[in-house]
Amino acid sequence: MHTLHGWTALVTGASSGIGEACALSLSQAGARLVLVGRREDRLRTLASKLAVPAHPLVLDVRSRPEVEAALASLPAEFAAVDLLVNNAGLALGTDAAHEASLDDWETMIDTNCKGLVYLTHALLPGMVRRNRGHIVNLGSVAATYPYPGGNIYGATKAFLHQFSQNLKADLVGTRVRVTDVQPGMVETEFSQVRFRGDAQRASKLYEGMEPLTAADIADVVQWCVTRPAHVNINAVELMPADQAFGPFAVKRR
Ligand code: NDP
Ligand code: 8X3
Repeated sequence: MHTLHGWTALVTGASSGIGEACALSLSQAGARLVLVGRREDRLRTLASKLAVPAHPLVLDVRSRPEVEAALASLPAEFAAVDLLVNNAGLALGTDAAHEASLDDWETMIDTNCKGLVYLTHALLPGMVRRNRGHIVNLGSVAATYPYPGGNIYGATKAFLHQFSQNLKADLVGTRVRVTDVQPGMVETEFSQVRFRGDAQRASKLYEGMEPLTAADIADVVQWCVTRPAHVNINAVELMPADQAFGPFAVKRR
């Protein structure tokens, strides 16, 4: 196991849910933190709670110029990012493909795929140059198991998975590692965002079952990044004990 003392971690989507939990646990392992998101107040509150140096960085991951400018503005103490947690992401709606909004599809692609690409492209060369780094991408079981209404969301997470594997292929022989963490149901603000603020519909999804928590996922991320430097965890898939796979759908007439 290696510690994160002396490491700088940048977590996207640190203003809520899994990202916030990751920031907390990585700070407890000794990493200094760059906290990325759009809601500055939340990032500042989190930064003030951490017992390590923490730098809130307000940006929209969908905007390439914003990502580039914000990263270029990082104070020297935070500029050499060793650990990138590409966590910012969202699902919008569960409409069938033929009824879904193209704007929603574009938002998911821009956030979950292009945002991840912008951050990775900006930070990976430094990791390779320093021969030290780890990229953890927040994938999903939706990348592997199709479900009705999962259309573009699942496709963005499949993109994330293949991108992670291909990064690994390019990074072979370096001390830069890549991991795709693929959770099932985690109770965060995810479903409130998906159902556009309908808190009742969101909480109904978790009714009568025990979902994963953001802390459960942070625990997995922490485990992946603290393995000895020669060990690369390629992917981890996890679900609540109360969740499993559906049967094939068959339409009978
Ligand atoms: P939350 O909605 O609680 O958190 C999402 C985070 O992403 C927020 O901090 C939000 O910050 C940030 N974010 C969203 N859009 C942008 C943007 N354009 N620019 C910058 N930041 C953005 O959801 P989770 O914590 O559950 O989700 C985190 C990741 O985990 C996502 O990638 C999601 O797909 C994945 N995941 C979630 C599962 C679940 O069941 N909850 C299961 C499997 C994977 P802000 O709004 O302040 O910008
Ligand atoms: C989120 C999990 O099952 O809602 O990635 O798609 S699911």
